[in-house]
Amino acid sequence: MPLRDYIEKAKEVLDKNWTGEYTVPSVHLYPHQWNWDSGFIAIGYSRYNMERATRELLHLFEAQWKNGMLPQIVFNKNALGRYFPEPDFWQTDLSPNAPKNVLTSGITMPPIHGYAVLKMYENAREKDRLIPFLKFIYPKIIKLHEYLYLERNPDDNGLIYIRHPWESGMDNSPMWDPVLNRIDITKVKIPEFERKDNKIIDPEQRPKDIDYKRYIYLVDIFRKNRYDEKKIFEECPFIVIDPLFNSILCASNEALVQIADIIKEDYKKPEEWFLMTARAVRDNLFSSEKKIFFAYDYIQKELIEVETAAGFMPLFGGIASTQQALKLYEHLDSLSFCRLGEKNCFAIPNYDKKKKDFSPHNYWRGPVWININWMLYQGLLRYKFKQKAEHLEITIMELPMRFGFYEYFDSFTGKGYGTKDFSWTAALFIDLAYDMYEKSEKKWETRSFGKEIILNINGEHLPVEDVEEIKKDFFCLTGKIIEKYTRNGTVNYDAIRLSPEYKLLQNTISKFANKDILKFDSKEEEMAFWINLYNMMVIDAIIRLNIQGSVKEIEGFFTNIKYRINGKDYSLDDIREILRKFGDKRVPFALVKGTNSSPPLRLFTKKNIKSKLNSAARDFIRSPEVIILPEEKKILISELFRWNEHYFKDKDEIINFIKKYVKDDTKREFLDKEDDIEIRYLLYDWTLNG
Ligand code: 2M8
Repeated sequence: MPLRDYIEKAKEVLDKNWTGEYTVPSVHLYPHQWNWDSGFIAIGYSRYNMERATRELLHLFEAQWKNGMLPQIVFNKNALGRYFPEPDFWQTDLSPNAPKNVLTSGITMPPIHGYAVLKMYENAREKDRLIPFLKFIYPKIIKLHEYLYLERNPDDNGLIYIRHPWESGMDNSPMWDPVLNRIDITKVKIPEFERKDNKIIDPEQRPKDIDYKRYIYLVDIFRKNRYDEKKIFEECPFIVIDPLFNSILCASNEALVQIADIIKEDYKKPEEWFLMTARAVRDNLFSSEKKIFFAYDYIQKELIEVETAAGFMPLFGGIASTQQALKLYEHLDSLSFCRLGEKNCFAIPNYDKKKKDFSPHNYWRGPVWININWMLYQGLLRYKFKQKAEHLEITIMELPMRFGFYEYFDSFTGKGYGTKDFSWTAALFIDLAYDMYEKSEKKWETRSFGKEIILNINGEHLPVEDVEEIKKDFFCLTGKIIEKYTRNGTVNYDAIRLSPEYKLLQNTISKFANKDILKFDSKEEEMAFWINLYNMMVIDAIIRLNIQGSVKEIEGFFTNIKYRINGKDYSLDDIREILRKFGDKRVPFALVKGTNSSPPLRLFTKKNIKSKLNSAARDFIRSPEVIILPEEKKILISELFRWNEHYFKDKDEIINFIKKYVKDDTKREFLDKEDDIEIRYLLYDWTLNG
């Protein structure tokens, strides 16, 4: 399995950053434990080392404040002096709520923990063994949320505010500029301080000094007020409702409901919280005109109309209504962020690319971040934008494979920036790579019928008046089924089963059983017919044989299940043979096998066949089934190429074919010029695309 080498590299990053108790984000730049980083890291660990995953979160929650706040940083007493600001600056001992024997900062971060714990449970092989951990951590997460709903919910409507840009996790996001700019650093007193970060990382890639002055000014307000939330609320000039923070909170509330169900706790609280926050975000932060959610400046009482990736996060939180989701999608899939098939664009940059102050390399002001894209990936899957989700999936995997496990990546070239060997990049890579790996390794219990099954012979003796009419019906019904019951590569088999179109299609295909009935008026029509028939036969078989998990459940799915056409019986493999005679390399990418690795269904007609074959091949080449790694001189491709050796006899044929559909300049140049490309095969995911 070619991904294995990269999984090992990612694990090495986490090993290097593991302190024995928790994982630092990176040894040099961030030598302590960070709040939301640990959530993402635990998700990665839960794929292969559950003990570390649980210890990661347990260590973090040991630092929980008495009022429930979970601090942004838990300091390592033995690593002090390398980061700024550290405990001497925060002086959290001024607060009666700070824990006694643990050193922490005095702010919090996006509450990803409920969500992370549920993911851990889902990934656990021995689920029962995780129950004691769930029981232990659940009340602590509830306490954290309680703190947010009690102390940070000024209008009691579920919109939770943050009081420092560091609490958003997107420190120097352009979204915070209008609020921070109101702090006139010439007029306020800012304590003396010395930054450490810009001595380790190129200052061009980090926040500016003026930003830090404002960050520090805010911390000074907190400590002067002894971390008393009410007093801070009165004095702090940065009180902001962040769509990212609130979306993550919703995702965690939703997860807590499920965890409560698993450990038999009452789930009313998280359920109410979820509904309240989701509604408030939906009703107050969305701009229908700008097609994005904005942050809200609580002091000015206005939306902060700055478009960043945070504005798409209600997809992750399950907050967006269907209408809102469609608008978000339009915006996300535009040149402002990253359009499918757009040249040289890597996933979703953190800021609208069209803005004058967009920067492809400065921290949260433009680059691509893996955690943000990972959450967007989950959100797109949730709202069934499968193709776009897959695009993010490849990028999340490809960026570290090509450029290293960096903190963030150039949105145009993919170059890695910030610190290298960054933990959440490695952890979330592991999460996706395992997902791919496990799905393709999955074994299905098989059923065998021991003989051929002919799906359409009940109509063999039906009188057929006008063959042209039946052909027309066939194309028309196929089109309707695709249009109405499939979306973005997923098929709603249950809806098809009950639909009138399916009944009519079965009837129509039955009529083709009659001897010598079908004639084609052109090569195009014949090709289109067989491709559609293949795809409809897969659907028909899945429905009739009541396949739940994968076509692999049926022994001989491709050889023993048949349609009688013109008096002869054809299996799926036989239809592939018929199609071979057309010698068109794009055909394998038009045939859908009812699997997750299959391309989306399309209707082929004699008129559209050329363009549809093209888009089928193009979409496949640009899906996670083909991963091109120029820096590694490697391509990882679907086994589909191997199964179609008659079309792709050697490496050159494969490379020349792929090259036609690649947009990215670097990749095309690599395929063009490099003589020594290594090809490795990705296993096929046979899970049903239902
Ligand atoms: C960055 O933030 C810290 C302050 O929290 C910093 O710049 O020193 C952010 O990217 C944040 O989201 C992240 O959690 C942290 C550690 O990776 O670094």
